[in-house]
Amino acid sequence: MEEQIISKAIIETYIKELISYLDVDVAIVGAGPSGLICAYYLASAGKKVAIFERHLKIGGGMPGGGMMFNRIVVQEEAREIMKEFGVRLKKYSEKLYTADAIETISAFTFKTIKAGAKIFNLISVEDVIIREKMITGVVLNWTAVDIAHLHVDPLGVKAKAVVDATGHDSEVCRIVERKLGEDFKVIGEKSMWAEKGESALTENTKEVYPGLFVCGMAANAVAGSHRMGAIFGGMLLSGKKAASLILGKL
Ligand code: 48F
Repeated sequence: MEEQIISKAIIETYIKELISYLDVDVAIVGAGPSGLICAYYLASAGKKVAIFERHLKIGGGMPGGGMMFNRIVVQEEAREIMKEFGVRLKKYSEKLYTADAIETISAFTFKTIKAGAKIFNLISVEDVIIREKMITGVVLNWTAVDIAHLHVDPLGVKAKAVVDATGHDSEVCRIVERKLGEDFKVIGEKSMWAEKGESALTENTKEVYPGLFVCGMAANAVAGSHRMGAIFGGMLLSGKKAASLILGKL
């Protein structure tokens, strides 16, 4: 076995796949729990979905659980989604369950890929494409370029819908705010209040600008709602709702 054949196999297949994902139905930014769930339901419905994730690891804030205690809490309302992914739950109180954070994110990742979504890790979204007051794609660069502060021009991907699933910083919406000025506003998340944050999340999950949807913590950040810590029911329901809104539009 020759080393250059191994190299060729890696580079050739990766590039081929990247090229085939330069024009997608949905580009999801962020492979945290809400982005993965959104991708799962879209891909299961036959849509071409790419997730672009800045980090090496998949899962955003989920594998770390609460303050590195790698357990998560989910509510009764999200039990069906956990069941669909085959994640084991332990009943903790009347309406709350706990789950192993690693088991949960592994199941989400595996089933989302199996459903047909493609995850590109180590790639950051640094800009969006806007045409005629509509978001029509995302602008990518290697995360390593960003970390090293290198001056390297990015590449663009066309998408019928873009999802900001970047968590607390709502990065895609922040970019849009910078580009559009007065026409688009991100309020920023409020302090921790689990109950209020969770209940606001479903409503905050929506199309915030033509072609741009928000889910997960990004949705609460844009709307100025509370953060909630390591309770994840809202994140899952939010990802599912974003998928159904997009399916209704495409
Ligand atoms: O932060 P994250 O897990 O977002 P989420 O799906 O879930 C939030 C919970 O983890 C937790 C919580 C529970 O109540 O509040 O915090 O809303 O995942 C966001 C992912 O987006 C990636 C980031 O690395 C993380 O994996 N990300 C952020 N900005 C970019 C990005 C970017 N510009 N380009 C690519 N990926």
